[in-house]
Amino acid sequence: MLDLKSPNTAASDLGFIPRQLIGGQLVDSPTSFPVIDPSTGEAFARCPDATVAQLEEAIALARAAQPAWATVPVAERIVRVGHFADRLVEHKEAIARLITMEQGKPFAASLGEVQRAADSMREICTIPIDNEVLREDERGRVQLRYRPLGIIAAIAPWNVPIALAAPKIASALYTGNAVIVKPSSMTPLSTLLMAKVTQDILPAGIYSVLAGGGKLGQLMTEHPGIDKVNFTGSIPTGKRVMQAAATTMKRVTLELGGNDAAIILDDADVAEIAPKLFAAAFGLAGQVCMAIKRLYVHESLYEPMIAAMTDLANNAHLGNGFEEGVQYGPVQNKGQFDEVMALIAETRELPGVRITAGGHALDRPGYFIAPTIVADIVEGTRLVDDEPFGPILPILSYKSVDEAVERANNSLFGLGGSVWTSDLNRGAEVAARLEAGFTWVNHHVGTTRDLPFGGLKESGMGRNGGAIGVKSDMEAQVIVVPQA
Ligand code: TXE
Repeated sequence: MLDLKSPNTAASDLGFIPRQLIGGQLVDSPTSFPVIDPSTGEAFARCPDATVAQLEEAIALARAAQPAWATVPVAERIVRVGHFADRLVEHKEAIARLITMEQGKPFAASLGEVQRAADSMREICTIPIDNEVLREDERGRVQLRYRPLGIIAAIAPWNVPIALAAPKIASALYTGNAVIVKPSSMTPLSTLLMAKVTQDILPAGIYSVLAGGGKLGQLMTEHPGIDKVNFTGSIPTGKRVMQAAATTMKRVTLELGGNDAAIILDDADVAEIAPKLFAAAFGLAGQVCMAIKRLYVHESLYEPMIAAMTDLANNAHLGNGFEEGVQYGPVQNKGQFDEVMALIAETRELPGVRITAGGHALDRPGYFIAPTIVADIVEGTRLVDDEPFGPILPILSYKSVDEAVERANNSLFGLGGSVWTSDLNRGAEVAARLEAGFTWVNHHVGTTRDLPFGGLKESGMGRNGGAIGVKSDMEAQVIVVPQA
């Protein structure tokens, strides 16, 4: 177990000095910024801050190397992506330790994240990207060819740093592109360790990793040398990315926030589903784009559901991610902590609203907030209409399925959604009516990357994974050849 009190534990324990990966070389930057452990609120390491010159260098090297990479047979590219995934698994523990230290999630969840990242890379490579024959008749032969875009910027957020970066990397590489990865400045170290342990797998320049803040991300989205931005993060930043990308007509894939509704039909078994709903709402302290953020419960099950969720919240085990038996960690950063605490204070003032569990920070260092259950709240409040991105869940009552669907869909968000029932056919029918990019019956949160994931409305644009996602890293070209 790591000594979390020792400064620079990560560096000394792992023999790891965080560095940028540019052109196959690990390099330092002239300045650095602190990385905070959210379970203490203290800085535990420093991270190099990539310069504009380093970004220029990474782009120039990527441009020089990418044409040759595009001619490497797909089978060979799959082997390289597979090696990358193997290295993640080989170094799973070390990467997971850093995830827990900088992100705060329980160590078991961090191990799961690295494994998921590796699996997702292999899943991406199962998607067919062969050229297609669109027509072959007396007029001639028409072929649809998929060609790489060139250089893809993969910009990741702080909630799931490795498992959100890895499929973007795999998709770019598999399709013959070069990729430049930028982790969030809140959680850069695990990504830089990933860069270190995968440094030698690809031709120099094809894969670079640059740590830095929003300014670096902005430069990437504006740079004419980058052909696409594959971004996961907040809606406001996603809009800025799209705006900046327009100046050079860059392609964008935007995986943004969600305000997912789960609808509990009147035939559901509360005792059976409550633990699953709780985990899907409070896992990772509610900081998951596709977490359950609004729970619509049929009026006949409303009070039993509130009682079950309140009980689960009161018994949740929060703590430092390295502690034995910890289920939930802190909120990742001070800004997010302050926002969620302000939302709780505002919600408490609403007339008629019941806070049945939580509603306070834990009396300990770090950014811990007790899982908070809010009942008797309605739409038109910030908690219900916006994405809280923290451990707080509103539970709403409804009378008819039509009403529940309408209320769930009356949102600017459209990422995920779920329906819970003992009748799977009925569940599938209701799920199909949800305005969301990804829906489940009797489940919520989690996907594999052979399936396309992304949102409707302001929850994003395009998909990651699946044929839709992988082919969005390519350009379609039609070749018409007349009959001889
Ligand atoms: O996101 P940002 P943050 C949501 C959640 C949370 C909010 C803030 O609602 O409260 O986002 O999180 C880089 N051009 N989600 O601050 O700012 C930035 O450095 C290009 C939902 O992390 O969007 C980071 O690498 N890039 C989300 C990445 O963009 C820019 C998960 C995301 O940062 C940039 C996390 C710019 N102008 C938070 N400015 C989900 N859907 O899972 C910043 N960046």
